[in-house]
Amino acid sequence: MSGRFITLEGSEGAGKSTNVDTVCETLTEAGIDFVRTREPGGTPMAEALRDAMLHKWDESVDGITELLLVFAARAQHLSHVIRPALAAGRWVVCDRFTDATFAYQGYGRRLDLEKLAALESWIQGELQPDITLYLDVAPDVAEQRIAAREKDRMEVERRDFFVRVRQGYLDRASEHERFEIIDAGNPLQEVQAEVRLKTSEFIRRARRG
Ligand code: Z5A
Repeated sequence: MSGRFITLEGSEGAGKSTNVDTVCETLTEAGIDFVRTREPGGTPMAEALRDAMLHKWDESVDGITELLLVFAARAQHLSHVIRPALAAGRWVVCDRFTDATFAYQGYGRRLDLEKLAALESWIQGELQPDITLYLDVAPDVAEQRIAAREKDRMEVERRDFFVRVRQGYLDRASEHERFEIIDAGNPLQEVQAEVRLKTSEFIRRARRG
């Protein structure tokens, strides 16, 4: 069986970290060899670019700077981690990928979607995730969940920013069949059961070829 590329997406507070664990447990139980990684990040240099992107600078950060930092990190991540793993037949579980760029920089920052699409095809070529689990949650629910934690530069954005981000994800989901939308407003155990189910179904399909 060849490698498969699984991504998880969702706004902050949707429970991504928790549910990436669930995907990885399901793969381990199925005896699948995988690499767990994240974006922005996944290599030492890409993690440094992540730090630069999320840092609260004393100057404002231009949306284009943010966009190019994300794609610079992605180029490094693709060439050092994602492509080699897939080429070796390993599965890749990635916490966020380019759908996040469309949602946050495209819809959130209102950058030109055609320019994003051009960068996507330049940096990734034909490569797309095989399945994307999108954890959908209303911004007010998400806000309550992360109220207690220290916030990075993105997390301090206003509610209307996150309303646009959510719309960005929903529009991407309607355009790409690989998306599975999971209602992450439900209690955690229910969300995890759904994530487990979707992952198991995907493994079965992959095994059938
Ligand atoms: N970003 C970007 O702008 N452009 C890009 O191209 C990419 C990324 C790739 C960092 O991402 C930032 O980068 C992110 C988008 C931007 N910024 N923002 N804002 P990240 O993925 O590393 O950061 P994050 O969104 O903060 O991720 P996270 O911490 O993994 O997500 P989370 O959804 O908040 O996960 P959690 O820690 O599992 O859950 C949060 C809390 O809610 C926790 O206490 C859980 O126990 C609780 N929880 C989770 N699920 C439930 C349910 N169902 N019920 C009740 N409570 C729950």
